[in-house]
Amino acid sequence: MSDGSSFYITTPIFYVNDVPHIGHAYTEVAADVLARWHRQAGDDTWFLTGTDEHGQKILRTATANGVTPKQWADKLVAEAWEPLLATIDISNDDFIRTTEPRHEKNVQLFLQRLYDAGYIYTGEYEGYYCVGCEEYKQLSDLVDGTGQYEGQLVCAIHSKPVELLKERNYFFRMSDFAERLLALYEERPDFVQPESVRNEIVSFVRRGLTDLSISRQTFDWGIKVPWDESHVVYVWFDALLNYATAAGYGSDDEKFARLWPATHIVGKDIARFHAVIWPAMLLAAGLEVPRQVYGHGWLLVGGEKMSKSKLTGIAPEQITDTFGSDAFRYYFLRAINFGQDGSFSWEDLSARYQAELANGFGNLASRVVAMVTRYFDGAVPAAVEGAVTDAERRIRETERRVTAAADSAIDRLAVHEAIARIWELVDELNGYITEQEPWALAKDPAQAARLATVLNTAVRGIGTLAVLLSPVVPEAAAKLWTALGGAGTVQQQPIRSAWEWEGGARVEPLEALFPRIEVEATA
Ligand code: ME8
Repeated sequence: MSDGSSFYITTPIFYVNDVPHIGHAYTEVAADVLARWHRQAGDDTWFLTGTDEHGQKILRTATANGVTPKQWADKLVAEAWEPLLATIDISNDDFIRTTEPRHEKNVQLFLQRLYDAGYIYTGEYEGYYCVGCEEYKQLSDLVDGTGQYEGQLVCAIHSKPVELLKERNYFFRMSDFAERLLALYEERPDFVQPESVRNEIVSFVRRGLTDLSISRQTFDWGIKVPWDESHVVYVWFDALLNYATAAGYGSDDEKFARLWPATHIVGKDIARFHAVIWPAMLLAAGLEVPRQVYGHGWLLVGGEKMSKSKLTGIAPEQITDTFGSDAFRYYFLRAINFGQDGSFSWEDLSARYQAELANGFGNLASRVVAMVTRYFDGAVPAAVEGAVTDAERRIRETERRVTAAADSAIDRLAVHEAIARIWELVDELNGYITEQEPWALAKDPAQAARLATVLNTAVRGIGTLAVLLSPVVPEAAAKLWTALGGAGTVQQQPIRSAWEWEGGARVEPLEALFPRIEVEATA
């Protein structure tokens, strides 16, 4: 997946029943960092996100608000979901809405192909349906309700009662694919990640697969089944296909061939849809299964998954208004091991902002630029041969090492690890400046060669950091790059050889990258 080959990455398409919270933003920033990294590495990168607009959940919300589901979706997309992308600086290449003709038409095409190939039949189903999940649940997925739902069975994710439905629908012969899926998980151990999610998926499929009800007759907010317009397509079957329809399935074969297959970043709540149903659908259609499905952990509040339905959602702007988008992106990807659950706290956010971004990275950059300005009138000094010591050689070695280590972590989708590796250079450069004391060297004319060498090393070091951190903190990296007099934009700098940057001619004044924030005791 490196060296100019294609890297197609997706987020889930989010339900427009409500506005985004920081859980949705978390998935977006994780996928965005991966996309930006690959783009900067020169890979043919395509990053897709979008919205999931059909189904009962949206229909009910719209009806409760006295508008049509399309009106509701249009409003939420324009007022909440598209603005989210600007709020957290997302670099998506495309945004798909499932109500667009390019999607609807090709969902029908896909379904018709499965029908013609004999994978669809008519059947009857009775089961417990969770509208929050838009999914039939097994009894093992349900728990006893508490509070107002005492005595009822509720969905373990939404804590709301399920509905007993009995329907005559079209079914997809998903059970035919159990063996092939198990072989896939076996042959490609990294197909589903992380390990904990993989294990859960494997044991789920080992218990055997049932066929999947893929149409609904009791409401009409959905894509019509092409051979029987009294049915609409089941919302998940419709939604999963966004990854293919947006990539040109049915409309642009060349684009589809170039991009497919994709890496899907999703929350672990919907890993089963992506790692079981979706590859089964693709196998039935004779298409390649995804490159990878990564089910990341949950942001927790009070030990439970943060969610709007439980009124625990925090709006991303609550954080970015105070700390900025870079800090949002950095915090969630650094503080939480990607793949594990994590709790958000204002205290932790502000402590990391101050210690790591403001003092660790921001201050390092400001001091180096200020010293070049003061001691060399802004002209970046060259290192002087003969004045280079082991300390400089160690910094060069660290630059080289962390560049390679971060790239390898990104390849494994270990975003937190990539940032931690890059931070080793932040820490080492800070230690280097403390030890070398350029302010002391500046006082002694006999140390001119050492001063030039130390500041040259420091400039190259923070330039390397700007290039490596650009996918994570794009605004700060761009400001720093400009101040360092780097050529072009920081995003154009080849990330896999970040350490090779040799410094520009002059530095320009640099405003504080992460200004001091007086935080009130929020929430
Ligand atoms: O499931 N922590 O949409 P959705 C971390 N439309 N991530 C969270 C989170 C939390 N507390 N809460 C939500 C759907 N997410 C379907 C997807 S894809 C073909 C269709 C993130 O709006 C996480 O990525 O309920 C999760 O999988 C997704 O939002 C669910 O978004």
